[in-house]
Amino acid sequence: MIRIILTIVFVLVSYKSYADKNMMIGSLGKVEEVNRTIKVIMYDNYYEPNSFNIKSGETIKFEVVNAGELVHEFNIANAMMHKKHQPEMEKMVENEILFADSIDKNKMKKMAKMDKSMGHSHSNSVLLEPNEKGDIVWKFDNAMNIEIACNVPGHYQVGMVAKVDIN
Ligand SMILES: [Cu+2]
Repeated sequence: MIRIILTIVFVLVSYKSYADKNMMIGSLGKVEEVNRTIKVIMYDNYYEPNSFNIKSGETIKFEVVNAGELVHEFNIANAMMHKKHQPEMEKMVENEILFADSIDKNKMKKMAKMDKSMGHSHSNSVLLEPNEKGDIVWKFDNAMNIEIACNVPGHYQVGMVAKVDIN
């Protein structure tokens, strides 16, 4: 039984890294390789700055602060991935993990044991309550068509999307 579970876990983990590679969004960066730090402030419902110029291969540390009154996400991905992630966020709302202005982190941990997507643990994203801070170190290698966006229900739709130019 344990062997089967380990195999499933292994398949899921390798599938995830495989998927990331093919998504061409770059990869988790190393702190010691950071080329630049960019401070980002999240408001209701937009980012400051709302566009980024990044050199291909650059490792960026994003220091993200939520200065809004709502929960916001800073998620480095592409349009297709955001679209796939949005139902997961809706499910977090339905399960009363995600509220407009707070996150029930205890419930999030509990539910993540049954459904991993409810844990919102993605290396390419931070989900922050008002006044919270979070960092992401991201290496923009092999990255194209990147959008930084917030997938809290309704926010992407009202334009909480930042442009990323990579050259
Ligand atoms: Cu948002």
